[in-house]
Amino acid sequence: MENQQKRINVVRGDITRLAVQAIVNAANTTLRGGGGVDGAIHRAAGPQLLEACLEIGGCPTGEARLTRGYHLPAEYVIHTVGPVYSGGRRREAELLRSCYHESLKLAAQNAIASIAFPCISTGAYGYPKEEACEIAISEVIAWLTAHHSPRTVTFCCFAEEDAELYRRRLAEIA
Ligand code: AR6
Repeated sequence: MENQQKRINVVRGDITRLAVQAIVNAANTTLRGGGGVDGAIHRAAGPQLLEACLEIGGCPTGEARLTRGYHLPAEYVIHTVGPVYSGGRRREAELLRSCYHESLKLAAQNAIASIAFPCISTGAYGYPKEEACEIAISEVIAWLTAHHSPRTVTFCCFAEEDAELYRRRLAEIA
């Protein structure tokens, strides 16, 4: 466990500024862009990102798709679609876990060394932040325990409050 924690970073900030090899986008099933982190990523990457997404055609909830990063510092964007939270009885936890798992799998398949995640589903999609954080961290640690790639994972939190939640949770399980 301790070894895997060395491969995890928590930062507060704008994911579009991170110079990691891949950033993850909290997209919607159309992959046509939107608000929140999705809007920020499309603005920073430029219009070629939307063209690439339209070519892919969409992505089901809990799955992930890869594009290039175009004008972003990141080489790749992994688009994943989190669940809309509606009380917890619609497989939301399983689907959110799957977002992290499928994104990490796609990263490993493409030999991506470093990846950064936003707090998927916790904005417009309303997933409770603490539960989402617990799922994100446990899935990432499970993946890192079993795989060498990606080498490092960054949790990029837009709010300081979210970054503290992640730091606290990681300290608890260290
Ligand atoms: N960098 C890092 N995190 C960010 C940034 C940023 N630039 N901007 C916002 N966040 P949300 P969702 C955080 O709503 O809940 C879109 O319209 C934000 O503070 O972006 O998965 C899509 O098209 C929050 O913690 O994504 C979908 O329709 C987290 O990113 C829908 O919203 C996720 O908030 C997806 O909703």
